[in-house]
Amino acid sequence: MEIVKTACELCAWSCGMNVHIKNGKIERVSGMKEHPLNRGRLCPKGSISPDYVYSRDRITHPMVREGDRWKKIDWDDATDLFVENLREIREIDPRSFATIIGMPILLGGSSTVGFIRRFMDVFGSPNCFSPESMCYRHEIIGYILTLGKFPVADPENSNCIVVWAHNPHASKPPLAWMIERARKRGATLIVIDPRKTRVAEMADIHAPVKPGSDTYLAVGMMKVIVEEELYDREFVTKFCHGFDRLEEFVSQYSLAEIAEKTWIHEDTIAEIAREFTKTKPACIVQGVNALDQVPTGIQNARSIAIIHALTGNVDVKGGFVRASRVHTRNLRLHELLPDIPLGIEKHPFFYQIWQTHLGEGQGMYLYDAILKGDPYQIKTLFIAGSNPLLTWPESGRTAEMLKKVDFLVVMDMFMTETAKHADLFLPATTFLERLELVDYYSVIFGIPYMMLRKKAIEPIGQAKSDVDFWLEVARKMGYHEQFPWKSVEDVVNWVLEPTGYSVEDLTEKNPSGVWTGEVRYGEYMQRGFRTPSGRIELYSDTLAEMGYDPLPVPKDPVQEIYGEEESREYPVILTTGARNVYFTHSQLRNVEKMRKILPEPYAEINPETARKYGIEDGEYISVSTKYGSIRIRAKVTDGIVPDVINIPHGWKEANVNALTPSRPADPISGCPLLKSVPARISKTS
Ligand SMILES: Nc1nc2c(c(=O)[nH]1)N[C@H]1C(S)=C(S)[C@@H](COP(=O)(O)OP(=O)(O)OC[C@H]3O[C@@H](n4cnc5c(=O)[nH]c(N)nc54)[C@H](O)[C@@H]3O)O[C@H]1N2
Ligand SMILES: Nc1nc2c(c(=O)[nH]1)N[C@H]1C(S)=C(S)[C@@H](COP(=O)(O)OP(=O)(O)OC[C@H]3O[C@@H](n4cnc5c(=O)[nH]c(N)nc54)[C@H](O)[C@@H]3O)O[C@H]1N2
Ligand code: SF4
Ligand SMILES: [Mo]
Repeated sequence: MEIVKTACELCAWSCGMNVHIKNGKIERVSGMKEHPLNRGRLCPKGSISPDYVYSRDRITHPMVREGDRWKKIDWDDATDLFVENLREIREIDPRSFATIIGMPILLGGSSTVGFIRRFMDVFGSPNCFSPESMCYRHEIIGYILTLGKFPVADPENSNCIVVWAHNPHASKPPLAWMIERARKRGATLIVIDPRKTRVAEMADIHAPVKPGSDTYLAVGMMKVIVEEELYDREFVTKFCHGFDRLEEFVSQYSLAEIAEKTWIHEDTIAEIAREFTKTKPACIVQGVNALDQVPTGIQNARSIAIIHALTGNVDVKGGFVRASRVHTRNLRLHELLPDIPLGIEKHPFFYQIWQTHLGEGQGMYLYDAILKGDPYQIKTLFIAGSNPLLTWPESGRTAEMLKKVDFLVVMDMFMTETAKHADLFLPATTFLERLELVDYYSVIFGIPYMMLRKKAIEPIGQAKSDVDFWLEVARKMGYHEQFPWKSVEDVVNWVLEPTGYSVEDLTEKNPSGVWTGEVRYGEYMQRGFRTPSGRIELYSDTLAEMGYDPLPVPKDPVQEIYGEEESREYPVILTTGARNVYFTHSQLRNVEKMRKILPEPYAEINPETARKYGIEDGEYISVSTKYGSIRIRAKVTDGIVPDVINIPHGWKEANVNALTPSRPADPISGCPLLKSVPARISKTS
């Protein structure tokens, strides 16, 4: 039995995994004990990796559409078809080629994402998109605008942890394990979530907030911290900009008004603020998308950064920390681009904030570009590692977009709902059949570590890794100068060079990975903050100059976007996409072991709401919004606040994105509204 040490890729965290192989076949997988993130554990998804790799549903040969049917072709012909199309549209306007890459490709690390986007740079199209249009990126932007950098919370070393809009037992098991360890040593735990999650059940205080009202709650906390003089005066005086204006701003809100907006009692708001200031070090762990997908997404992230700043919890162990980055070589060649991507004229920070380049467009603008040619026509769309028909908002419009585009190429392992619309299907390898670099542990967890994700087995059938495919496309396009590499290994070695490591080192000598630096505390004392004022920007002059709110002004999402009348017509608040530990977005539904545990999706509603609409537990209900309607089974539970309904995403049987709007909601980032959509419910058969 051979053991290959690799990193899981079945959700966003890349836990260390041992792959047990016999005669070239995976027998089982186990958690890697020496990995600093998961320390020997795997969640249920990681554990079923062999079932996923050897799934009977996998498609392992390229196929081209002929009318209503698929025809198998070989790789050479498939690549030629694509290259011919690219050559043709390049002559007219290279910007008319767009790519959507999904989470699995983002998780391929800089050598995978960077490689595909380098191709785009050389081709001359800025139109790179990903689910970051509605995920995480907004937290990054909000923190950078406030602190000049992107730090992460450090619950492992904290004495007071606030988990805000996050259910780590479902979505980030390694974080749940960290919090459990912190609880054992006596750390205070506060959870802000409209649902009674497992972490909420463990908490000292659970604030079941009204969805979408988090900015109000944050302003309430700031008010208590400022007006009761609980803030760290010395830190604020020396290192923060705009305290006076923040003080004036919070005085405009009363706690009574905030309590009404958030459904959280005034005393609880004050108690959370006092606990957070009293206990040091303290940190807030922000959920990975729930606070983003509202009109105040950037302001939510700014609020969380501001609360850390007011309490002096920045750059301290157990507060907000920053680990040194892995110094790999950047594959991007942005400077070659003739234009900015779609959506960036309206949302410039989505592309770049000061010296930080985020490198992609706001995907919500792809709809108008494809459907209306506004501001110009996108003709060819390449989708890899993503299933937008189920994961992007307003599925009716997404379907129209996929049908309308002239040439749609999808690279995946399975015939997804999205792939069904493709003109060309390309079979991808799973993460256990290819090589890539996992170089983002420091950015996500503050763990300065990197390792290789290794090719544990040979590709199944004719499946190819994404980078292998793009290497061939670059060769056929004649881009020899910018793509001198012969193999994926060459690419990874080039990216790794400044680190002093090579693929061979990280395979032979350090298969479990290597430490790449340290967590730096108190760095600002020497260098200040990398904002225009050199201080933490409680008040943001940059936002003011651009015409945005310079302070985190709270807004009710429903009132803000839909107004009074519609809120009456659709009286229930729909929140979507809360994770469960068995599935990743639309993936793994075809793994029998998972399907047995959770055979179908359900909508969570409170018993009081159920009574109001005459709905019994287990009955089917119809849920409608302005955008569409779905039928789904009701789960009546007091684990959710009244007048709110929670529906998971990624199920073709009841696609919640048929109900969500694709129009940009956050004025700064363009993120759509997925967490507080006005809805109507009724019993159905
Ligand atoms: N198993 C699994 N793990 C995953 C994923 C997956 O699909 N499956 N996806 C990965 C990805 S890409 C991401 S982005 C992350 C997502 O991770 P998160 O964004 O952290 O998602 P959840 O952990 O489900 O937590 C969201 C919580 O927010 C609550 N919530 C909903 N609306 C609101 C609101 O308006 N305010 C507040 N305060 N709370 C609200 C929900 O009740 C839910 O408990 O998970 C990652 N991990
Ligand atoms: N309503 C609502 N919608 C949401 C969310 C929500 O909370 N609510 N969450 C949003 C968030 S945060 C995110 S990140 C997105 C995620 O959106 P997507 O990234 O579109 O999510 P997945 O369904 O995981 O799609 C991944 C696809 O990649 C394929 N795949 C896996 N590995 C590889 C590979 O190596 N190469 C290739 N070519 N393909 C591969 C899988 O088979 C699968 O079809 O969903 C978003 N959608
Ligand atoms: S939490 Fe589970 S699915 Fe995610 S990387 Fe770890 S083992 Fe894999
Ligand atoms: Mo995400």
